[in-house]
Amino acid sequence: MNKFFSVADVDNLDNIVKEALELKANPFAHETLGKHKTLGLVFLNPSLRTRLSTQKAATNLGLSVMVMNMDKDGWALETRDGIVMNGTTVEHIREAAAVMGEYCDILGLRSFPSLTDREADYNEDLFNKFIKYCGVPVVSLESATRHPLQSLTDLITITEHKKTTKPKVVLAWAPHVKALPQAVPNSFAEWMSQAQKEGLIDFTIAHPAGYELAEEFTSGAHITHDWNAALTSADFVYVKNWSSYKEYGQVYPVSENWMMDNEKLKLTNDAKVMHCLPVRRDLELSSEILDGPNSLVIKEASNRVWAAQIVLKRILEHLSK
Ligand code: SN0
Repeated sequence: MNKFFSVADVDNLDNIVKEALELKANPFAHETLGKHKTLGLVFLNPSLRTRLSTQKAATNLGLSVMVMNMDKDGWALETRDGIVMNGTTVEHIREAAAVMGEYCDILGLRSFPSLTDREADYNEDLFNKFIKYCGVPVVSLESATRHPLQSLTDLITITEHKKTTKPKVVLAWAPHVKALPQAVPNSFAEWMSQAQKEGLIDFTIAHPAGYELAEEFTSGAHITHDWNAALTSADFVYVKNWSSYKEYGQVYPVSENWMMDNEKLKLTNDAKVMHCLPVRRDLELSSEILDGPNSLVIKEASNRVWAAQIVLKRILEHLSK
């Protein structure tokens, strides 16, 4: 593996999940693989789980880690070409990425979408420039359109907790007060559609009208506006808010209350409830569920380490070829 950006960077989902679970059983089996190599984690937006789990995974592999909070500690970054930098931006991504590439063998990058310019966001303009100018393998720590370390984690977690060979997995839209990216649901849909193709799960997406995701991520998924029908006999419910793709970045009023709670849980096959976190309690998901026996959110967050570790391991193996 020479980069990790989407499900297309993984050839077989079943294999990568199995190998991640082997690392979970034996975290220090490859503790010298990353010796004398450096991972740089570059954040243009906040992070808790991604930062800590990736750092921990890297340490388990013997890597040195440097963290750069560009949004708080870096120079204001210019990403446009052909402009005179006489405004507020101080350093161009051409130099910033190239310099970080000199210090690091692998770089991770987090950059959220603007939610105003759909074309730039969905072309992954910023991410692609970073890849081009840094010159080393790049791991997505969530880009404008995807969050692949989260989706790999989610597949690992579903595999560990499934009670049937082909569980019903439902991605369920939830309310929020802010306009959030489509990256997590896009990525979850992309990975689960592929898992469905490989015969591992049965995948449904439920959202109110107006919240359709971009079709490139949802091919093969059952898509419905009927929340109750989607929840019926579900084994896993993945709760997540996102803003509109069609009316880009907009938040429509929704009359029905789409917050997942114990009443809704009764429709399911005693479903396990997942969320990538951070979660707004009693807005997206009820406290009852979060504090109850059906919640997987902490176990899911814990598995972020093994997703990051298998990805870093594969990239290190590529580098040492
Ligand atoms: C991000 C998102 O993409 O939805 C990160 C998830 C890993 N979430 C938020 O920005 C939540 C912000 C909030 O105010 O609740």
